Amino acid sequence: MTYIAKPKLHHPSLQPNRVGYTRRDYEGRISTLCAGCGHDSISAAIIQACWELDIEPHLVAKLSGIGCSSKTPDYFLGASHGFNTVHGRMPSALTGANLANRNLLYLGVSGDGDSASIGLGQFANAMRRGVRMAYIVENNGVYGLTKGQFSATADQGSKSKKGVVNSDSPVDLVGLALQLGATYVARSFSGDKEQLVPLIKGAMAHGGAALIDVISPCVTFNNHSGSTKSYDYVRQHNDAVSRIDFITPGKEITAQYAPGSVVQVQQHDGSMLHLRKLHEHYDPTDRYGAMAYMQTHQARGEIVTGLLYVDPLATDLHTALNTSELPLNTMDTTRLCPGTKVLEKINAALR
Ligand SMILES: Cc1ncc(C[n+]2csc(CCOP(=O)(O)OP(=O)(O)O)c2C)c(N)n1
Ligand code: SF4
Ligand SMILES: [Mg+2]
Repeated sequence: MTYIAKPKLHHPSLQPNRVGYTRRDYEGRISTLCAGCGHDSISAAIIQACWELDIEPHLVAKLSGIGCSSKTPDYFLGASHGFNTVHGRMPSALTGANLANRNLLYLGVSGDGDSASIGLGQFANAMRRGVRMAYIVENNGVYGLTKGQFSATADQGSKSKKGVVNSDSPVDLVGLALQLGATYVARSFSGDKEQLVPLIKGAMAHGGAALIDVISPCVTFNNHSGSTKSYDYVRQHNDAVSRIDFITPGKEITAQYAPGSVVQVQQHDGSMLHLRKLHEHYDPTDRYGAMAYMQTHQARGEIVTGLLYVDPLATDLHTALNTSELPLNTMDTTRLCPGTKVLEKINAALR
């Protein structure tokens, strides 16, 4: 972690949003990542998305694991709640926090090592349980923090900086999330802010488990020819299924689209996602179609990006468990501890 605080200077030209905050109010401390690291661009996109969404910073909880990517929550949303877990254990800490207080917006930030190597089981179970969260993987195909070993998302046949060929099959987090029942699944590129910002906004407004796998080149260890996670490779092989416009609940829709060129999806909170089709037959509400499309294009070496799947009526773990609407910290003792008689009744029912 860095301890270099940014001076609190607000340029008078900075626009406040509807809750009175400027973009600077969503920033954090000064980044210590390598200059050009994709992860810094993702932090900038998160800041932009939260500012545009008029989010109250104290209503966000950001959680991460260990890695260069997992350090980044220190560099945005400095006034929000934050928790750094053990490597690969962010999803279970996030699940617990979410169950204790459903009134916060949960932002999980992780790396490909954190989520696909050591934390794969944690990742899978958070997705299949439908924990309401925006889960962002900053995917560079290597363990950046520990000096560039292949991670589980490195493509088979891709080369390390020193020329070593990766012989293992890759874990595809998007494919897994689709299979496990995640209800908002996207892939993006740290170098494409125009695509990434609305995807983050859509994920934060989503009612269930949302995953965005963001290819985020590691300029120090994985940005050479032979890598499939370099800036050049991603730019040359990017196949976007749509461009997304996020429209906040209740906002007038003024854009004009040609008939049939846009898929409109209304989420549970009233927000609208307008997906301007780049592939005529792509249907983002068809889970199996999305899986087939992904696999076909992946086999050709293409990186499919955009909102790949969304279930606008998604529900979450709280709905499944029928939990209380109230956060635990707002309940008084009588509610939290209903007494010996109730406990005896529960125990009797379990015998
Ligand atoms: C339990 C445990 N095992 C191993 C490590 C060493 N370690 C620290 S970060 C890391 C990998 C990080 O890779 P990734 O999640 O892809 O993040 P990146 O640095 O690439 O952004 C490893 C193996 C650790 N900190 N804790
Ligand atoms: S080592 Fe790689 S992932 Fe880590 S900060 Fe540097 S460029 Fe980013
Ligand atoms: Mg990594």
